Amino acid sequence: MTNNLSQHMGRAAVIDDLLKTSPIPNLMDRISGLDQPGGDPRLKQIVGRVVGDLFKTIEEFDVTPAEFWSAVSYLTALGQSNEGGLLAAGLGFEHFLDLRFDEKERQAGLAGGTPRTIEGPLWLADAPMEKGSARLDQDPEVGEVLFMHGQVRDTDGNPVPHAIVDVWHANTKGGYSFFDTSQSPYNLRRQIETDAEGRYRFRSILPAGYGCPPDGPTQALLTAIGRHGNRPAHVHFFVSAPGYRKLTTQINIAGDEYLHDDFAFATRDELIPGVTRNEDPDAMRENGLNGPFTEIQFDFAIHRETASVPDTVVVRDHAKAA
Ligand code: MBD
Ligand code: FE
Repeated sequence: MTNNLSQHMGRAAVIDDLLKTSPIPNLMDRISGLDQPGGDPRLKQIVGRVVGDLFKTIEEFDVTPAEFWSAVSYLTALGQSNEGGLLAAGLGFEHFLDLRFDEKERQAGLAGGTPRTIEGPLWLADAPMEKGSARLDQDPEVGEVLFMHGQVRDTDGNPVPHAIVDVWHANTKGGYSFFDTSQSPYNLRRQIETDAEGRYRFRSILPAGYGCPPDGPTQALLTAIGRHGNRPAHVHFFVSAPGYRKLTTQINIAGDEYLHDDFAFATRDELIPGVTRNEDPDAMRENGLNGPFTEIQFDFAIHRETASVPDTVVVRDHAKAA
C-alpha cells in the first residue's frame, strides 16, 4: 500500500513536471478556461478537475494512444446508440446519486419513508392517467397476470389521496414500450391517481428481467470488464403529490436470479415485497381469470416537502412519445 501510495504521489509530481515541459504556460488553466473572464466558474473548476484526473489516469496506467483513441470511439458509439443513461446506471453513477440524496436527507433528520432507488433510462412522459385502478397490459401478450395494490401514506401513516403513482415496467421479454417498438406506445405504463383513502391498484403481467442490448456499447464495456448487464425483474414508480417530496423507486420480484446481482445496483431489501401466487379456483373466477395469478401488496410512505433538503425532482432528458 505504502508503495502504491508513493508511486501514485510520484506520478502526480511527474504529471506536474510533464505539464511544465509544454510550451504552453498555465496549460491546465487554459484548458479549463480558468484564465478567461467569461463562462461559468463552477463548470471551469469541474472541467479542469475531470481533465486533470484523466491526464493522471493516462500517466498512471501508461495508456497508449491506441487505447486513448478507442475510448474516444467508444464515447462516440455510446452517444450514437443513445446508451449514455444505460452506462450511467451500469457504472453505478445513478446509484451513487441516490446514496448522496440519502445522506443529505439523513443529515437533515428525514427518516423513514419508502427508500428511493434509481429511475433508470426508460421512463416515458405522459402515460395515460387513470383514477384508483388501471390495467397496464394493453398488448396481446400472454403472461402471468399480476395484481398489485397498496396505499400511499405520509411518514406519519396518514393516507395521501389523489397522489399520482406513475408506474412502468418491462414485458415478458424484458422490453419497455416506446424503446421496444414491437410494443404499442404506453403498454405497461400508467399514471394512477390514488383514491380518497390513498389507495391504488393495477392489473398487469409479470415482467421479466432486463438485459442490456447485447450488441450495444454498454454491454461491450461490461463484457470487457467481466460483468453481465442484467437486472432482476422489477417495477418502477414515481410517487408524487402536492406538498410531498417526489419518490423515485422500484420494487423487485422476489426469486429472480439477479435479485442481489443487479448490474445497475438498484436492489434494496425494503423494496422486495412478498409475492403471492394465487391458485384458488374461486379467486381466479372472481377476477375473471382461468389460470393462477400473482399478487403483490405494497404501500408507499412519502415525505412532506422540506425546504432544508434538495428537491427530489431530478431534471434529466426524457423520452416523449410523438
Ligand atoms: C432498466 O429497466 C432499468 O431499470 C435500468 C436502471 C437500466 C436499464 C434498464
Ligand atoms: Fe427498468
